Amino acid sequence: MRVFSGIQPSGPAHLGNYLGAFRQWVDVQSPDAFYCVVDLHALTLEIAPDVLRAQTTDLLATLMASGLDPEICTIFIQSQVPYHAQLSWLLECVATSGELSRMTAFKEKSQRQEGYRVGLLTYPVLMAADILLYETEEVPVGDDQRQHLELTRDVAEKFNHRFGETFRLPVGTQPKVAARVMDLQEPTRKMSKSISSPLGKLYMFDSPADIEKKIAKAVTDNDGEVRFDWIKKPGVSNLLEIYSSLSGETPQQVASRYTRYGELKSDLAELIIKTLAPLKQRRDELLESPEDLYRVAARGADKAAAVAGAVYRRAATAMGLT
Ligand code: ATP
Ligand code: LTN
Repeated sequence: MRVFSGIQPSGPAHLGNYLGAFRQWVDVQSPDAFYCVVDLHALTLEIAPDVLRAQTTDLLATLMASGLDPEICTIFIQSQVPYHAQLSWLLECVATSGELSRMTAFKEKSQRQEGYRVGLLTYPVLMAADILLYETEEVPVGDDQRQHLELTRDVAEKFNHRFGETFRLPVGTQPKVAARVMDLQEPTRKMSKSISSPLGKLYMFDSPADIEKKIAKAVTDNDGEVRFDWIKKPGVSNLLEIYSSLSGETPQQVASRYTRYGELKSDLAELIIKTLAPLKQRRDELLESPEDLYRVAARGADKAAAVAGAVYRRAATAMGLT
């Protein structure tokens, strides 16, 4: 099964990235799986060049510390494989501005930037290129990416219809629990690297004291009942869902053990700290020799380019390029 997924180096990874994405990635890793740090996508945000580079390195280490093994799957950096940007241009000449301006992520992010830059609008086309270049069958992602996956399929279908069968149509897969970890301060919106407030997002490598503080301060409600109900109790339900994804129980089973928010919160903080501590240690070790990480990425880029190059040429030829 050909698998592709990506993460933006827009900041250190948070719990939503780990539970919604990385754990699935590890579960389905194989020689047919490609995982990419999508640095070209992160250019749509305002990030200083040295910060972008440092975050890219950090994410390589985070992915490997989370369990991705470069001996089993391919891990690489998007900008080191030029076909992503090249195919993106071809697809920009297929997708319409109507399709792109309907994207929820675009609407949210463009409101935050006055005079937003064009890359924010065309972002999903680059994502479509990422996926289609690898003849991807499955894209393990969090729930927030469903709409982008639909667009990828639409663009691929339109291309195939107009220029002949070129791309395979991918499907997105979400984890059964924690596909959408919510912001701890605003539990009706997703936890996000670039949008959530400092207390709203829990980084994978926050200190134990910060994890305790952020969970203790997580917004709940006033009725004092520990019950799983996304409509009436989004804050508590988010905590229960995070707990259940770490312990393997159902959220209802977890809820049945607690009568007080405080106890649920302190047990949850402990569980998060215990789960992430060994990953933090491994990530710190990996960051001690960045040259090794760059070697992994360079080898990954070579393997990726061999696959992506053939698909790019097929698409370019189909469109009439010489
Ligand atoms: P940004 O805020 O910069 O858009 P992000 O936090 O949304 O960043 P991405 O790099 O865009 O994270 O996403 C990497 C992966 O993590 C994607 O598969 C995405 O679906 C998943 N993911 C992101 N946020 C969450 C979340 N809150 N819950 C579950 N999965 C998530
Ligand atoms: N758009 C995604 C990141 C991303 C991606 C991809 C995910 C870029 N290219 C290809 C899966 C496959 C996001 O914002 N989370």
